[in-house]
Amino acid sequence: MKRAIITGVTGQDGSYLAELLLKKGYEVYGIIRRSSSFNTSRIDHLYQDPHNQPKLRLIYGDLTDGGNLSSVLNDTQPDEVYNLAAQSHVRVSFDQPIYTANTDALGTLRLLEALRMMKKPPRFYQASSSEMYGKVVETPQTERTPFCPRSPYACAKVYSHWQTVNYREAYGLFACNGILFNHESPRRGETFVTRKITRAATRIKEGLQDKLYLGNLEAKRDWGYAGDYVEAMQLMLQQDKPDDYVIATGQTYSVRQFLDEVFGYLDLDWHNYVVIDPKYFRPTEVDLLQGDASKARKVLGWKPTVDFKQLARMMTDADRNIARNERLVKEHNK
Ligand code: NAP
Ligand code: G4F
Repeated sequence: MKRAIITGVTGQDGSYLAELLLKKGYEVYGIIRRSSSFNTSRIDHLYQDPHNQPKLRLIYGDLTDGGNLSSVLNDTQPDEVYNLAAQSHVRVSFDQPIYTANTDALGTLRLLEALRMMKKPPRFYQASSSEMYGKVVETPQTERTPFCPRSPYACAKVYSHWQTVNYREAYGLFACNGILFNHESPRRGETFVTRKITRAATRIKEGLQDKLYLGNLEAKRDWGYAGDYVEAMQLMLQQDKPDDYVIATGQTYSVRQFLDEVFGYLDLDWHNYVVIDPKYFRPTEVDLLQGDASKARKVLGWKPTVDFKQLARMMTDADRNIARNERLVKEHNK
């Protein structure tokens, strides 16, 4: 039985990856941060087994604490480590650049150093990002497209990307970068634009709110489904040789088109509800991302199974259920 550690297990991708690895028969450990409130809602179904059998095991840890990472690795001796933990919000990274660099850049280095010291270092996956392409120099973007980061978040991810390559080349670690383009799901954090839209549109439909405040509607993203993307992460670590891969759908759509899709599905006209709030503009924006995942298709045999329309509808359906329940509770309490 393989043993894996996932950092960022309480996040969107961590929860899907934990599910996938457990399904494949892995023993899975998740690193979780101490929080003053519950932060495990995405993984509660994975460790609260009805027969009290621990399935996913949780260990306290933080990417800002190198000693802790070392002891977790030495105690568990995993075969594979997936580094998904990050301050992952691009807009927030402009407000908290140093914290973002500490977690997203130095955090990866702490982990790589801890791995390097091990007698038998596990295979390592680094969550790189299409955000690194920033002010893109070509479209579509491939593994060979130069990076031009446009945010503190992207700069930190570029640092981690190159450290991962360097530890592979200098110390022979089996270390891979997955350059993942935006991927979404019903478990997406509520402040990322897709989820913000599906949540607000469904609450508007249920009469729970009347406005949606957004920033730049013209930005274009290559949006895929998180459940598909975690499969690519696991596949990368099963290859004979470590390498870096772009994971994307190859299609790009604007925020405006996402609004059309979601509000249209609910028979609403978004123009009646959306208000532009400059608070959501970024000091520097990434205008267009569109990935070319040919290498992953060829080498990993990976391909996306959910397209833009299906993704928008899947997220809208899930949020409609939540909004409907919220309305019923409100009516009941009147
Ligand atoms: P997410 O939902 O924001 O999850 C981030 C996870 O990291 C959470 O579990 C969070 O814990 C944890 N975390 C944050 N700071 C930490 C620290 N200092 N120490 C330990 N854990 C920490 O992000 P996601 O969408 O699942 O993305 C997963 C990874 O892929 C991230 O590295 C992200 O930057 C990268 N990525 C995402 C996308 C995308 O479109 N989703 C695309 C490319 C790359 P809490 O739950 O306690 O906050
Ligand atoms: O949903 P977003 O916040 O995602 P962004 O900035 O592309 O970053 C996500 O994808 C990256 C991969 O490329 C990941 F590495 C990163 O961790 C994260 O998961 O914003 C998408 C676009 C942006 O252009 C933003 O300016 O939507 C625009 N936008 C317009 N109004 C908004 C809003 N974004 C947010 N979050 N909130 C708004 O109100």
